[in-house]
Amino acid sequence: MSRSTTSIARAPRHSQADLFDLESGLPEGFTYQPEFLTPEEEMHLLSIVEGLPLAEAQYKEFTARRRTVSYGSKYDYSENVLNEAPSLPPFLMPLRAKVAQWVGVPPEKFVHGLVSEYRPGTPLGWHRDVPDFEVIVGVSLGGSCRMRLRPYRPGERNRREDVIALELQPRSVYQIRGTARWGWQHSVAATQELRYSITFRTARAAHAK
Ligand SMILES: O=C(O)CCC(=O)C(=O)O
Repeated sequence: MSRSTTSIARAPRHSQADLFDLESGLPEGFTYQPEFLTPEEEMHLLSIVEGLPLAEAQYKEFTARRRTVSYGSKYDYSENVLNEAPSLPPFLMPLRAKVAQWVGVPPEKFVHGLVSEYRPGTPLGWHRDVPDFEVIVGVSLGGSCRMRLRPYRPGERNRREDVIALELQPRSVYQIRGTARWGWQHSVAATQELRYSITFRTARAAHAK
């Protein structure tokens, strides 16, 4: 498959057509763009993120395989609170400006940054991001992964046929907002290769400082 190809593994049922962007087949509010970064930008970012003090993420009593470092704020899953974290470092600023322009949001609104490392075999389970944040933008570096999306229906059984899978290529970007942000969950299937992601988040209005 070409690196610039968007691959959607399973088309959604159309009983929920109002939830979807009919052109892309993705949930309304989810957009994806391959080749968002140049290979030079990717290499530069990789040379920095590989040296960051990444640590296994902690979700209550569960220690994830994914290693992360948070900037601006860090969510404590044991206490369910958003704590302060070191400010976004200078190396993230050009990327923040680029993603902000892509989504049409002022750069300073992206108050949170998360760098994640997925060694081969690292999954990220089904979740919606914590409600303290609103717009989510993610950039992929170094390797691809399969992101999956499914409708968020608390209390209902999840149906396999409702899952949409999307191959995220290195140097690509995705955005999650609106229906995709609040009406869907996402996850990452266990990675086949080393991948890094940089995720930026805006504060949700009710939680804005
Ligand atoms: O690595 C990614 O792009 C997914 C990140 C994500 O879903 C999260 O940090 O909650």
